[in-house]
Amino acid sequence: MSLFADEPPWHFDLTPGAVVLHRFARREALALLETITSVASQAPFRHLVTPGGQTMSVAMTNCGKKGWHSDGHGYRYTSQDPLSGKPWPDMPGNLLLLARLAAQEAGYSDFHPDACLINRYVPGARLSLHQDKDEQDRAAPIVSVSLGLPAVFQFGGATRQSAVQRVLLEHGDVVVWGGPSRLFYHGVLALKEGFHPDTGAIRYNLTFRKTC
Ligand code: MD3
Ligand code: FE
Repeated sequence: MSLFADEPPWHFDLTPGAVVLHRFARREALALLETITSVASQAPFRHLVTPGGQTMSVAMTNCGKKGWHSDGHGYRYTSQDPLSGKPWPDMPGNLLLLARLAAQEAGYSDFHPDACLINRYVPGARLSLHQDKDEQDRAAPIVSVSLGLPAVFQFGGATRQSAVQRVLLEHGDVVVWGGPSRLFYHGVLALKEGFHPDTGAIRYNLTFRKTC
């Protein structure tokens, strides 16, 4: 917990169960980016195809015991990278520690993520409104870390018809989604052109999940 209201992390309640930890990962950001490069050297970023046959504009990879995959057969978590047949790269200690500290800061003192999905956005890339419901443990939160270019994140409610709110997620911002917000619809608007000193024209998002 921070002792002073004018130093990070600043907590911001988005909706019941969802907390923004503004710039929580700011100091670790460069190390996190190096870690992403290392993971991607073992399990390259790829544009997955949805069961409906659409190639996603966001490129993805994973680390941890499980990784998220999508193809013509559907969405699922796998223990191996289907591209290589090898296990997903281990979840590096600095990533796991950050996720656990963020969860703790938001009130989840015992978060044990087994998957980290890494999304890479270039200008124009977007993620349409969806729910994250491929994880069995719905009591565990999802911890999301944004790096590089800012993006407009949108989230609604429990149904696709719910009104959506928008929030700008910037370099180092962490969001913990749990409780009533865990199954809310959410997405990311098309990334705007821009330049970030640490990533160039790229945004990364890490999501830590407990899948089983
Ligand atoms: C709200 N990624 O990978 S993470 C995803 O910025 C995903 O790349 C986004 O949505 C991104 O599935 C946003 C924020 C997030 C993650 C899980 C949620 C928001 C959520 C679960 C419930 C409600
Ligand atoms: Fe999601």
